[in-house]
Amino acid sequence: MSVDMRPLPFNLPAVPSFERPSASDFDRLKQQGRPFVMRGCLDEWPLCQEFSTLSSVRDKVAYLREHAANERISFVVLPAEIEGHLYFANGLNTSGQRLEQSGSFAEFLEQLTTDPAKPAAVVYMHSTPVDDLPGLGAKVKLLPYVHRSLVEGFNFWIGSGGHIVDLHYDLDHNFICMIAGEKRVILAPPEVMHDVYPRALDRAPYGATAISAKLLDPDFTKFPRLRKAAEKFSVAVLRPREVLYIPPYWWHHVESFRLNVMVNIWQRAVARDEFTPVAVLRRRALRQFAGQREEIRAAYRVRYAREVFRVEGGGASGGETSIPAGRRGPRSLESLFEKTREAISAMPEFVRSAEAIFYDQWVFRPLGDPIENQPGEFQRMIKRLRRDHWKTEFRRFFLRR
Ligand SMILES: O=C(O)CCC(=O)C(=O)O
Repeated sequence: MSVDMRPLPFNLPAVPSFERPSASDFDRLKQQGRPFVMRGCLDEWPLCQEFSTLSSVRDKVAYLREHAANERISFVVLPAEIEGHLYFANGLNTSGQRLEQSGSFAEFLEQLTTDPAKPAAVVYMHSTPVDDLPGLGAKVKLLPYVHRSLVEGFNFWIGSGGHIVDLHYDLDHNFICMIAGEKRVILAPPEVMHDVYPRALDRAPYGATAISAKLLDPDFTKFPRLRKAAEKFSVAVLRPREVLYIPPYWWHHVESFRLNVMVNIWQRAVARDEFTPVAVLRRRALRQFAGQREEIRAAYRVRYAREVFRVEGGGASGGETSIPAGRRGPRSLESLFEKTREAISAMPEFVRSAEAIFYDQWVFRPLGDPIENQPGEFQRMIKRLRRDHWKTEFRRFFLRR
């Protein structure tokens, strides 16, 4: 049965798809650093085989109930006014309402069962570890492309359909494995950052960097550069037994249709202990550069582009620096520069280039206010980040004593 998907406001090319690539084919495809769909690689998953024999929602829900019931999980119930968008940070929606509930898996399934007498609720159990639902978890496997020691998350995502996860990116390799229902995923490369109008970094769902524009119904007056960004978008429509591979730092916007059962695997792109200094220094750069004059930021941007990120063209034009040779700049910025150079030098090329994009948007800001559609929000975000930093330092100091 085909599903009605509303037409997209952009004309987008489809991401390429491949039939059951071998592990070495997968590694070769992955090297290209672009998303792609794989078919046929879930055929041996018992969950896919058993689900494919069930045609009605009722049978599928009954199957889920047979394999899990009393396990405690959390899930979201989306009120009609947010139109399916999981628009929330830390479990709250934009008006501060708490959307996460906890309950048994059977209670969650109650909400999925269609009752013709009442409109179906939009509910979503998102990113629940496979091990938390062992009866169902026993019916899925890691893909042969995944290195077990690097698995960061192996999760079930089960919902009514009708939910939308807004454009955001993660730092891991991601494998979206469809079991039931459909998803339409809009994908964009890391370099669209400035043109997709990111939200404050601490106001994004679950720590992912996300945007405030609605991609399916874009307000081009408020967000005119979305048209430019869309020139780089592509789309994947996923059906049961298909897997979408999303590279780290790639933006994705995910719509789900009909009773949706998906398993995702996040595989670390970089060992955590190597990446932690990059994340810590990036937060420090945000705090320290926020109060610096534009010329200082511009001068450091040139040096970071050449010596830290080693990006082609050196980021800023020219390359002149207003920091006199010999005395390079404020000592705290110099020490940050040296530490960042060391931490980034250990990173693969895709991390260096994506971090260069991040620093341009948030640290050096050559294109202006990073959250231009919410005047004053960038400075408020910096204040929140500073406050959180000092809280953490304070706690660390007292716990150590
Ligand atoms: O499938 C979904 O609803 C969202 C998945 C997602 O955003 C992710 O895996 O990062």
